[in-house]
This record gives sequence, structure tokens and C-alpha cells, in this order.
Amino acid sequence: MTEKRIIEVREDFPILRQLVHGKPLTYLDNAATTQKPRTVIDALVKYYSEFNSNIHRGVHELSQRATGAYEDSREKMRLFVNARSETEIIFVRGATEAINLVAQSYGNSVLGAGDEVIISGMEHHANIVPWQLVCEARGARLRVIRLTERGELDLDHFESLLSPRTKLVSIVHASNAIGTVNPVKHVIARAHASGVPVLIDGAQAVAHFETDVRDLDCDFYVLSGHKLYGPTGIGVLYGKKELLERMPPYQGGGDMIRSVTFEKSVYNELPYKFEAGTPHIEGVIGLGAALDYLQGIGWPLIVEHERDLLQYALARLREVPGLRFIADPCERVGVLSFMLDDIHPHDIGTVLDQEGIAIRAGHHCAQPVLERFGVNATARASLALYNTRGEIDRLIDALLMVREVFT
Ligand code: C6P
Repeated sequence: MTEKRIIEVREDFPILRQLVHGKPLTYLDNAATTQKPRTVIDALVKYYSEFNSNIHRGVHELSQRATGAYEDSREKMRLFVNARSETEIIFVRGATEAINLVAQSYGNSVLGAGDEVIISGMEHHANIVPWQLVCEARGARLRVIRLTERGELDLDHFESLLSPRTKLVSIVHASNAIGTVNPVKHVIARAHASGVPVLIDGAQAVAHFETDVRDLDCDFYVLSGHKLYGPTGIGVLYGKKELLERMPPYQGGGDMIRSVTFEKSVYNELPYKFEAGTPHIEGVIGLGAALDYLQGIGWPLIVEHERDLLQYALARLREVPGLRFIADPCERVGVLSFMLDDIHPHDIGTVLDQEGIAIRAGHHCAQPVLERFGVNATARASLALYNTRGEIDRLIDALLMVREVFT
């Protein structure tokens, strides 16, 4: 039943119908970016062919329609993450910009010499470098939660790092390099018990299971639209209103002000205070269409199918001689990072490409976690709702072929 429904779902994604190097495209690089359903592509075409206009500025019909569609998407996103108010939803370029915004605005205003920011040993560079920048500027220090052999957070170590010097905890919900789903609710509760706010990097989580920022009680949550079946160049920062209100603007320009004189500018209310300049209007509208699409599919189907596919993929990959995973977390999303004998991951990726199979090879912008497991690159297959068991079988056959070529 589920498999039949997934075959129908695949029809919604025009890009999946093509041949690559004469073979059916098997797209297993979904952690890098997901493909887009027809409804998202249509929403972009509709915007440009029917009501392209700048928002929040014009009194004319097109501007009002564009503004309406943009703000409708904000409300859809509010519902998607279950935020209290649409003023807590800030549109940015992606997870990277969202973290930089918090680091530069919140971090800069709360961090002083000797203060500390806690991250984890499995962060993407986007959740490391912005904190290094602000810590360096403020004389603060970055502390890193150790990982266990399985690739999970060492929660005892986390407890030992929490101190009166801690000003923020910033950790990933689901790792893009090893797939671990972190016990973020527990981490948030522990940090809050010490009066410390928490940012969650949800870039790899939001497409795989339901997000509820109120249930998590996180202070900030960031995501990228392009990993959620939406367009590139658009993402979201969720922040608790009381924190966002206290934070200074991140960038200055049009739309983020109420009034400007040469002596002083008065900033606009939330969320506009953090949306300087003409935003990525079609990106926001396309992201709204992606959320509609996901709602139409429904979480039960997505979660059940991806869980089944992940178990199948893990079992089949374990059958491949010479294949080893670099981590083995209990709670995980469909991100499968592996080594095959001593074949370089780029060689694996190149041979698979000839078979029409797209995976990612390299350090996945998460060098410290790879280093933790003693490697500097892996091959990574990552799953989405439209992938099938048949595609996993193709991956396995191709990996067996890679072994024949290289050993
Ligand atoms: N990871 C991957 O192939 P942006 O680039 O801003 O959309 O997302 C950054 C980012 C932040 N956090 C996590 C956990 C991520 O996985 C990513 C992006 C992609 O793994 C591209 S490097």
C-alpha cells in the first residue's frame, strides 16, 4: 500500500523521470538538497507570470497579491513548526544565514569575555564557524560536547560543560554526516534548568518528522527550504518573541525600519525588523507550496515509508563486503555515511554517477565529526520520501560493481 502510494508520489517530481548516463536517475543526495514537486515549480511560474511585484510597499493590485501570498506562506510555516505567532517566523536565505543572524545579533549582545557557547562534536560548519566568529570578537569560548563511539551525544559531558559562563547551547537536531537524531528536548530542558537558551539546527530534521517548537520549547530553530522540497535561497529562523524583541537588527535597509532620519532610525516590528531589503519573494511563495504539498502527503506516510526504507537500506548495505558505517546511532534519519574497503569516496561517487546514482562524497561540510571517526571523507546516501526499495537495490548492485572495479 505504502509502496504503491510512493510510486504515485514520484510522479509529482518531474526531475525524477529522466535518464542519467542512459540509466534511470536514482537520486540519493537528498541531504544536500531535495527535488521539487510540480506544485512548487508551478507556484514559482505562477508568481512570475501573474503577480510578480515587490511586497509591503505597493498600493497596487499586483503588490497586494504578492504581499498576500508572501504572508500566507509565513502563516503556513508558523503552523508547520507550531510557533505561537507569525511574528516569530523570520525568512532568511537558509539555515546558514539563520545561525549567523542569531550569532551576530543575539551572540554579540550577550557574550562577554570568558563566556561560553556550547555546540556538539557533530555540527555542520554552519553551526561552528558563526560561533567562532562571534566568540573571537567577544573574547568568549566555544565548548564542544563529545560524541560516543556510536555517534551520539555524550550527555554526561554536556552536563559537565554547563556552567554560569554558558550563554547559549546550539546543537543539531539531525546530523547531516552520520544521521544521528539528538535528544534535543532533553538537552533543552537541561539547558533551561541552568537558565541557558538553546538553538536547534533543524536543517536535516524538518523533512523527516514533525517539528513542534512549542513542545521542544527551543528558543531558536533554523531550517532551509531547499531541504524541505522547496526552492533554494530561502530558509527560516524561528525565535521566541521575547528574545527576538530584545535582539538588535542583523542587517539594515528597507522594510526593517519604521522611520529614518540622519540622526536616528526607528526599527520596524517583528518579524520585519529582521527582513531588511527586498526578500526572496518567490522563494517564500514556493516554500509555502512545499508545505502545502507535504500536508497533502501527511506525516504518517512520510514517517512510515522513510523508517521502512532506512531499515531496508541499513540491512542491505550491511551485506556489502568491505562496507563500514562510521557511526551507528540508535535514533537516526536516512543519512547513510560509509566507507567501502579503502576506496576513495570520490571514486565511489564517480562510478555510481555512471550508473545514474547520485550520492555525495566528501566531508559534507562537517569536518570535525569525520575527524572524530578517523576519516576525512565518506560516501553518503541520503533518503527522501520519494525513494524506493528498488533504488536501494540499484545502489547495492552498483557498490558491488565498484568493488570489482577497484579491488
Ligand atoms: N548541509 C549537506 O549536503 P544551508 O546551506 O544554509 O541550506 O544549510 C546549511 C546546513 C546547516 N546544518 C545542517 C545540519 C546541514 O546539513 C546544512 C547543509 C548540506 O549536508 C549542504 S553542505
